[in-house]
Amino acid sequence: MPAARIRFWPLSIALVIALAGCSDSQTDHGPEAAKAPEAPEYPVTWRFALEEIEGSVQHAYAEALKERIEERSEGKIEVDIFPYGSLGTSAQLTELVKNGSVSLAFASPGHLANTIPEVGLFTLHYVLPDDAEVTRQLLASPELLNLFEQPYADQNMKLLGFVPEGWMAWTANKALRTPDDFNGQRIRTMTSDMAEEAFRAYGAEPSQIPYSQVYSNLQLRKIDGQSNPVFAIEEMDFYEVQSTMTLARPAQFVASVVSNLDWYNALPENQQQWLDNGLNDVAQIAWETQEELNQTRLEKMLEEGHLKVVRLTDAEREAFRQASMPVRDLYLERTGESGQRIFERLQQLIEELDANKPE
Ligand code: 6CS
Repeated sequence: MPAARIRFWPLSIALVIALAGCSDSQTDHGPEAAKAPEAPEYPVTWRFALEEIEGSVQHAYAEALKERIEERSEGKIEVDIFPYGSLGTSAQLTELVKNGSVSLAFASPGHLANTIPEVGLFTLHYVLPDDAEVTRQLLASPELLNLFEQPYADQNMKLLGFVPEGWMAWTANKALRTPDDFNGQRIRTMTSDMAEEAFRAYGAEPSQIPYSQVYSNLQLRKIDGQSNPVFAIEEMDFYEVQSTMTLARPAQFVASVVSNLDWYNALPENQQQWLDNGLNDVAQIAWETQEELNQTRLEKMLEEGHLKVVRLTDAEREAFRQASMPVRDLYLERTGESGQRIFERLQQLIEELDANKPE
């Protein structure tokens, strides 16, 4: 059982209180910090909060970013990484970044979509392309980032990047080959209404549960199944308490990296450069990192032999694609003009990238 599930809450509460009271000159991110003109006293510490435990895709990303920023700043910036289990749930991490208690955080759209409805786009099924190279380029595209910049800014967050974490896989105690197989299945989703809708469309009974509680809910049979990338199913031990993993490639797990908007805007020019350049460097390796982790963890689970793995055919996937269509309408209803503009541009971007992809 991963350590995160054992020591989550007591430590979390203590740290949240401690961080909320912190105010060293460069890590005080409230509106006042935006006005502070003094020269920084180095080293400056940036806190980076993760939604995943050590060894995860987010952890590998954070370690790579830390290394680049500390190197580029010649040690003037120190990045402290807080893996999942040390601060709080995804929703709480978003609050910590919004109130300036941490400088950087991961915020997954599946947890963020009640706060920023537009990001519910990433919870929709069969919208992102099948082609790996097109997806890689799409998620690294500055234009995609620009489309979401304002919705994040409206919540006092600076969107710094999208991080691909691999195809979502479904686990349950049976194979999920058709939408009918979901009928009555109690499926855990991330904590937003849009995340639930994707599974309600298949006839499931979805429920929103924080990441740290998924294992125990599966173990106690309070839920029947869940959805996550392969690496996460291995590292959170979900495969120990589920019989079957269905690979239907419905959606990529896409996380966003954010900072407090006032904090980012108040960064001295050199610090903003170190951050932006570090993010650029890491964006280049993010795709390979998730590919490798998802592959090795799949092999590990297969070797252990606990889990049956079912790969859907194109025809089986098509039935799910058809069943998922009404959820797109719900997304458009809930996001209005802003969501429509993003959705349409996303589809154009996919077409353009697909047309230009190398043979
Ligand atoms: O399912 C979740 O809640 C989580 N899954 C992953 C792979 N990362 C973070 C997120 O909170």
